Amino acid sequence: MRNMRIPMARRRAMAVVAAVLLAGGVAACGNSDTGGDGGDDGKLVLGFSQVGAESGWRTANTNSIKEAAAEAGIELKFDDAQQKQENQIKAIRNYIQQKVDVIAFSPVVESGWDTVLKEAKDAGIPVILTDRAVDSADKSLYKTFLGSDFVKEGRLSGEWLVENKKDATGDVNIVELQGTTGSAPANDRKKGFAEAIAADPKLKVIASQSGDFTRAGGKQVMEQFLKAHPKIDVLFAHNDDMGLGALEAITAEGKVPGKDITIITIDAVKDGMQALADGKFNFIAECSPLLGPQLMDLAKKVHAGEEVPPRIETEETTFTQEQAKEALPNRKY
Ligand code: GZL
Repeated sequence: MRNMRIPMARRRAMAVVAAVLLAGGVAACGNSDTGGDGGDDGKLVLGFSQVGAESGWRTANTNSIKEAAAEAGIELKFDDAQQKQENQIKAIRNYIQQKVDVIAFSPVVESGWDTVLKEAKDAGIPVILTDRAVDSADKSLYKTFLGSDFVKEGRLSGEWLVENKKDATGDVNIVELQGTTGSAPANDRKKGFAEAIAADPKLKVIASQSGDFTRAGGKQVMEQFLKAHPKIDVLFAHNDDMGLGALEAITAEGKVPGKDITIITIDAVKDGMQALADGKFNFIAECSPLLGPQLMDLAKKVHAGEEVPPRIETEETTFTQEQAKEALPNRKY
């Protein structure tokens, strides 16, 4: 092959082009197996799939997440799944395609997540569970769980009832409004409550059905309970919103909530606390929706490759009618 001399200027230009191509290639390669490469402005990009907008708790949780992301300088991609698992799976796949840095979500139900979580893992994108848990056996599919101990919330509710009805004569008939079928809070609250009331054989759950965590669902199912059961002494609702819906059904039957029917709920959102302070509810076990700041802190840590605890539980309490009157003025949600 003829020995071709390449002019010096041309060799310099070719060297510059080669260097640029090599650098670009490394950058692209460097990110191909580590998930996202941050937003255009270098911000951490967090993809969040929310359950829906089914209750006051959910609204407060969404507000906490959006406000905390803005405060933390994190670019939040937010999707409302309208309580459908297929929408959450679609949103998570979109976030993987968009190469976000971190994915977080509150799984509407416990099962059916392994495939999509494996896709996120294979894409090198860390996942954080918030609020609700999944039943995956493979704990490597997510970095941590941030949320409440739902079994404890159910247990505290049952323990209060055992104490409150210890002097009752005859059977105490309980109806239960369960949360969304298959969801961790519904499964665990039911479990904790049942374990606690087993202490007193007088306490009997005579009906238990899902109201899907909504006011409309609580009202509709309570109407059915009232038609089917002439003697109802207690309502245990897995969240305030179903309890508030049930109030309408109870008063429509000419019964006095909080007196004819003892009402126990979980969450302690403002409307629930108002009903408790007004004597319509009798006891609430708190479930804090204010997970935003902790979630943003965790997102930064997992993105930086820092170790985080596998489970982080939120601080919560319980309220009686008197305690609700005192606490209401300072409630944040
Ligand atoms: C509990 C949360 C539940 C609330 C409901 O952490 O998942 O979902 O108790 C909400 O109010 O709808």
